[in-house]
This record gives sequence, C-alpha cells and structure tokens, in this order.
Amino acid sequence: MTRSEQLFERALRVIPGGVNSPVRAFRSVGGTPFFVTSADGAMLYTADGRQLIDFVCTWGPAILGHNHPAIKAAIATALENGTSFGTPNPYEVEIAELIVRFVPSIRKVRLCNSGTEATMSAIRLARGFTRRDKIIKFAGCYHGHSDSLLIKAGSGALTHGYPDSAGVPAAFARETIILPFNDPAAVAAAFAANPDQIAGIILEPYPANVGLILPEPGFLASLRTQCTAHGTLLIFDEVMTGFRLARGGVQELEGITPDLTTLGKIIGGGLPVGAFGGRADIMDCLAPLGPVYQAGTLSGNPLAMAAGIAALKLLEESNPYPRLNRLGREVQDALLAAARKKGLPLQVPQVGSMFAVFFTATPVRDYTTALTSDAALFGRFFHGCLDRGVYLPPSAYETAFLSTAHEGTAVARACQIMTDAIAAL
Ligand code: KE4
Repeated sequence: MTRSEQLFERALRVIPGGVNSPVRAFRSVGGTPFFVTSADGAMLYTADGRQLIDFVCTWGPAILGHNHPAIKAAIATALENGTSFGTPNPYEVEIAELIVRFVPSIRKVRLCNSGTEATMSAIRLARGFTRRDKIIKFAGCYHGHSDSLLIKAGSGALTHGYPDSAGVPAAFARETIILPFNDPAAVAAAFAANPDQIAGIILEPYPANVGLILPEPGFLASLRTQCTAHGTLLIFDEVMTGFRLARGGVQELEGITPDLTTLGKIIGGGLPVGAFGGRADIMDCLAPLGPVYQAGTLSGNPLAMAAGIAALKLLEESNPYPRLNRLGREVQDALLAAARKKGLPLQVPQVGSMFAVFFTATPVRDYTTALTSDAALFGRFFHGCLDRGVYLPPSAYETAFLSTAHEGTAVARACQIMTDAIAAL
C-alpha cells in the first residue's frame, strides 16, 4: 500500500468518507485520493513522493501560488503576537478598508470564517432588510452548504424547491425558488408569481461549481433591472471570483453593481475566511446595530486577516490579471487543439485564470446542458493527467485554477501532459 492509501485507510476509520470535504474523496472520478504533505508555487508534494502541477490551487485561494513568502511572513509576524484575541484587532480594520477600496459596491463589510457563512448571512440579511422570505437561486450554482441554499429545482421551474440534502426541512426548501441560469424570462415569471415576496436573488455571476458557465449578454443586467424594479436585493456570490478575475471581481468586469457581495478564499491567503458586504444601509441592519443577528468566535482572526492583507496588497501591486488571462488562454488553446486532433467534442470555457472542461458538443449555457458532458470520459482524462503529473479538480463539474506561479515551465509542461492525456483517451 502507498502512504496515501495507508493514511486514507486510517482516515476512513475516524472521518466520514475519510475527508473533511466531500469533493476531496474522488468519488466522482474514482480511485483513492492522494495526501499532500507540502505545497510550493504551482506544485503539490504528495505523501507518496510525487510532484504534481496543481490546477486546484486549494479551490481558489492560491492565486499567487502556494506557500508565497510574503504571505508566510505576514502570518509569522502576526503569530508573534498571538493567534486570537476575541476582541477587535487592527488587522480587521485594514482588510475591511482594502476590500471597500477594491470593490466599489461594498461600502461596509463583515468578516467571517467561510464562504458558507458569508452566503448564509447574506441571505438572512436580505430577508431581514426586505422583510420577505423567498429567495431565488439558479440551478448549478453552489453557495456553500447552508440549509436555504442546498435546494434543487422543483418539478416546474416556478414551483418551490426541494431539499438537495437530507436534513433540510421541506419548509426551508419552499422558500427557495430555483431557476435556469441565462433565462431572464424565467426570472420575470418568478417575480410575477411571487409578487413582493422575493428578498433576494443570489448567484455566482460566473457559475464555476458546475464546470464554468459564462452569462449570456444582458443576463446579469436583466437581473439588476428586475431586482431594482421589485425591491429585491441582488447578491453576487464572488467567493470564488472575487479578486480572482479582477481586483473588483466579476462586478468590475461586467459593470453591474450588486446590493450585496459574498467573498472568501483569496481574502484569507489560504487561511479560513469569508466576508459579505455591500450597501451601508443594508449592512447596518446587522447586529449590534440592527436586528439581523450574525456572529463568529474567530471572525476577523488576526492570522487570517494578516494573510489576506498580504495577498490583497500583492494583487494590487502586481496586477497579475492580464498575465493570468494569457495563461488561461494558453491552456484553452492546447486542450482544444488536442481534442480537434483526437476528433473529440470538447468545450473549454475560460476566463482569466479559470477554465473548465466539458466533453460534449452541446453548447453549455446552464445546468441542464452542462450535464451533457461525458463525466466518465472526464474521469479517464482526470486520471490520465494525474498519472502524468497534473492534478485537475476531481470532478467533471468543477473549475480549474491557475496561479502566477504557473507561468513559464509549469504551464508549458502541464499543456503537454494534458495534450498527451487527451491523445491517450
Ligand atoms: P466554503 O464554505 O467552502 O468556504 O465556501 C462555499 C462556497 C460559496 N460560494 C462559492 C461560489 C463557492 O465556490 C464555495 C465553495 N467552493 C467549493 C469549490 N467548488 C469548495 C470546495 C469544497 O467544497 O471542498
């Protein structure tokens, strides 16, 4: 048995499924997950002595590569003074000021400890501010695992949702309406069917938990217009895309101003973090100022804040986004060329340092069309890449990430490996 297999066998005895987050278990691609003992730059170093070019980047935070010296130094400096105080600390103020400066729609921001907390809190805040109960989300969008968001579409697009997990009460699901992405008419019909009842629409403006789907022209603008007309809050979940695609996220790229934004991942520099922010009149409804309760023992933790401040300052100084987009295009070009040569239908949606792989000829524009991708073929591609030294997200319905550390040899080598893996399918 390899060391990873031994570790996984031990893990299975004491951790459900052997993992602390389901996607890590390789259930959708098959095989046994490897354990990582260290990471640096674009590389992961496994318990089995393997070196892998990493296209997961710990699911987004490592935009500057793993183990960045400036982020490590910031954590070490903060650590000298202790790990947690349970009181306000200067780091909280500094990172809040940075977020407000980077994202114009965010006038006030509350830090928390995960993206799930951020979206759960944003939904409660939207309900408290509007005094309405219903929310709209889109099939295929993932916003973490809070009860109101683990909901799948009902029989008809306009019927209430159903729990997408055991343990979610049907009563909760009834307050969540699930609609198809890229369908402004479905949104209009939902507003007509639920007049003055919809507190908020929450979406990933670039859905990246179903592979990667880009909004069709006018879709995001239609959401802004309809939310404004109906007194409904527009909530951009930028946990993944915030600071990943531009300093101001997708809302900067698309010129759309949401009422609330949720953040996570990059703003913690690899340590546990989440945040939500937006209009001051809405945010001031939060305790201790207002009636919407939200709290967290480790919210604003000095180590996580120090790491996030270092990451945001590095992004501001280096402005890596044009370079990261070129890297993303390089990977997209290599994959499409390899698939053409093999005669395989392949779509590689790409934006900035994010890309996904759909083995289908059907244009992917929403959850239903994303499901036409051949997941079994993706599994073979995934293992073909892993065997050759590239680690892609272990699911056909995730998005891959590049970092600034991939520039040069790592991306060139990875493109060759992925080309070889497609040729061998
Ligand atoms: P966390 O609670 O995992 O910090 O964030 C939840 C979340 C919220 N919103 C968006 C847009 C997200 O992508 C996520 C989490 N992303 C997944 C990756 N698909 C995390 C990986 C995992 O679950 O292990």
